[in-house]
Amino acid sequence: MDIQLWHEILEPYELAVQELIVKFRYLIKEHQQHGQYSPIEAVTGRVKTVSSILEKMQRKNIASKDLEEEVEDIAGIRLICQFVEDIDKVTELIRKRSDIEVKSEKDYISHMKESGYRSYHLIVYYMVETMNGTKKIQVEIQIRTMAMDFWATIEHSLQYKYKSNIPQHIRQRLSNAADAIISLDNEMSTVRNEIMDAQISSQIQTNLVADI
Ligand code: 0O2
Repeated sequence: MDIQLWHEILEPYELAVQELIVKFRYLIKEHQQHGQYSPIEAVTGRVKTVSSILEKMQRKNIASKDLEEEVEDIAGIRLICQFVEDIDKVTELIRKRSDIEVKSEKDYISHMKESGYRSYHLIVYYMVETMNGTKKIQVEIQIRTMAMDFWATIEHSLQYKYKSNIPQHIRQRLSNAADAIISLDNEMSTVRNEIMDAQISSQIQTNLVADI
């Protein structure tokens, strides 16, 4: 496939990512404006690089004609939460939306990956409007806590550095760190109500000052 063709394939995915980032960030803003705690803390998104798509197609033996059906994470959205409890709330918010249709879910929180990776994944369908009409796009939404994100980011860069062959002694350290992340998330959950109250109060103060 030449560059122009890749560009045409990936453009609607870029649109889907940009639209969903705006929509999820708007959700955060709405919560704040109503003096409510937002279960989403931060939103990021990306379109998979061509080399990463090609690597996945090769690894999973995916034919070019099946690319858009079988590579489900060409478009990716990441929703970062403060607490583990927020993840269920965010998942519920997504399931209720009329502009998103859930195709499948993977719970790597109850079932941590062997690497120590934890996150909640949803594959969803999302419609975009292009000059050629409506297109149904698959998007992978990853939902995780800030602590899970910290671990995954570090581990991902080590995978990159070691070309997915992380030495055993480092893997062991990462596994220990993954256990520490579970403890940290559990510990933070015990003070969740206190923190939520504090954040709502400070948000109300901010809104009041903005109204003056
Ligand atoms: P990117 O864009 O660099 O994040 P796959 O893992 O791709 O063979 P599958 O079934 O398509 O298989 O996807 P899966 O495992 O549900 O989710 C894949 C994505 O989840 C990965 O994307 C990562 O973002 C994340 N992920 C899954 N396992 C791990 C892990 O052990 N460590 C880290 N850091 N992230 C993980 P990609 O493909 O790596 O691409």
